[in-house]
Amino acid sequence: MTTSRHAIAAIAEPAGLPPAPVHEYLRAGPDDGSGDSGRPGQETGTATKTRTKTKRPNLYRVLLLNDDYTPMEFVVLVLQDVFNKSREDAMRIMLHVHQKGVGECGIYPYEVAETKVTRVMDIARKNQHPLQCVMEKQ
Ligand code: TYC
Repeated sequence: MTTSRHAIAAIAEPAGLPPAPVHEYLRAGPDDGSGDSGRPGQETGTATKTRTKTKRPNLYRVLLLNDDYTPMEFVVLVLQDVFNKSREDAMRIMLHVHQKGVGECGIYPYEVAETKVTRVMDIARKNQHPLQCVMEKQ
């Protein structure tokens, strides 16, 4: 004897609901008699599906801007102190900013980037230099 799909749907569906797409039944596996139809939102038990979704942190580039007044040596010291750069890397970044107008000091999660920008702006202000530091979403 053969059974049509419509006959199965008429038995299995909760009253008033249209038949579920076939793939929802396939995902649910065989009927275990629990009364759970396997359809999302129609369970009688507790849903315990665990999703392992790894989110990468939102990263921000911290940039130094050039100006005509901040001494080169001051910028190098800031790069060493705030961004933990070697003397050589600090010199390279400072010269890049001096020549191109803007340069990257590092890429960090939001709160780390924010703290570094604040530190640079505080040191610059205390020393009366117009040095500007900004962050932008990567
Ligand atoms: N242009 C500055 C000078 O000639 C040096 C400088 C470099 C300033 C980098 C800011 O982010 C900066 N003294």
